Amino acid sequence: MQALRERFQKELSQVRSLRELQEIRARYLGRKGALTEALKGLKALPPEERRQQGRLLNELKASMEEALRQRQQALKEAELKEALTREALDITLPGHYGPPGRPHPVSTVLEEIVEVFLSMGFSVEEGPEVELDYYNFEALNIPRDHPARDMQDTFYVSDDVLLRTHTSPVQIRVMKQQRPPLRFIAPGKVYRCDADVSHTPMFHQVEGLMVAEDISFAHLKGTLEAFLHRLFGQDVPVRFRPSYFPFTEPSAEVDIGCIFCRGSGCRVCQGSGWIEILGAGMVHPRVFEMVGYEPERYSGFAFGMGVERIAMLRYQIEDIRLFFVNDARFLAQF
Ligand code: 2NL
Repeated sequence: MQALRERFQKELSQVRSLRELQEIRARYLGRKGALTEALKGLKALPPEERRQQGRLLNELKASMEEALRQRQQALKEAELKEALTREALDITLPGHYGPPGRPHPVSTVLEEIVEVFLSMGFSVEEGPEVELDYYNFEALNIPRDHPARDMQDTFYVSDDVLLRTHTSPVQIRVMKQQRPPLRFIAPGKVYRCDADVSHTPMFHQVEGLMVAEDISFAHLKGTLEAFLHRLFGQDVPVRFRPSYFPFTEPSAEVDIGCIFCRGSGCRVCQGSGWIEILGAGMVHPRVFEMVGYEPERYSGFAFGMGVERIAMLRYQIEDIRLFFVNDARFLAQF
């Protein structure tokens, strides 16, 4: 027993880690441990001796457990202290400050447009950028031989799947899901195979739609005039010119008086005094038929605009590609 005690104390004094401590615990007090075996051996002794040896062995066991407990606590404290030293952070060091981020001018203009329409009671709808040819063209009364459907202008994924070239398919989807009256805008990314100072393969559009009984061209004019006055100022002149889109009849293009020369003619408005901002029109009866609305009962107006184009005018940016370079010096100006 004395030898056992001394061997235990010697080994315990050499322990360096909690793992080694567990090993010692197992060697003496585990199921096959030295002390456990000794306790089992008591059975072989006569009763008187068994009682005496048993008491001493149990005292030894208790003292081992206490010694292990103390050592364990000391090791834990040492390990914690070591970890605190090793992982110490100097929280008084000054931080690293990068240049702050800014809203992208396209985001700012898009948010302003959305805000104006929300205030006029329009809601916001979204849809997929990878679309079916059917929703992007067919349902919008764009004929098979229309130049917009050319491989040269549209990114086709397969025969009948493409990257949407406008957000109109969102309106088709919503009309197929809901009955009139409805009014909402569809903002988002659109894709066209085109690249120069005023075209990028991806750009942003906001289209809008209002459908109910007895919606007239006067509603279209009033709504878009109010929108343009909110966006460019109450005193900016607005004019409607006849135009053509396959999905509206009649169709119009909407200009504002040039915000740079105030109408006298300059480089931006190419001497005309006017800048084109919107395309619009009364929804073509064929489009209503495609979504299951009765064209005799319902009428509506629709419109569309390019967000980058408006941001270029607003911030006098000459090259649309500057929006997508992500040059911090460019973005820091807005
Ligand atoms: C433009 C012209 C326009 C529409 C978009 C539309 C959508 C449906 C039905 C009818 Cl579902 N029309 N959208 C109508 C007229 C013009 O956009 O210049 N966009 C940049």
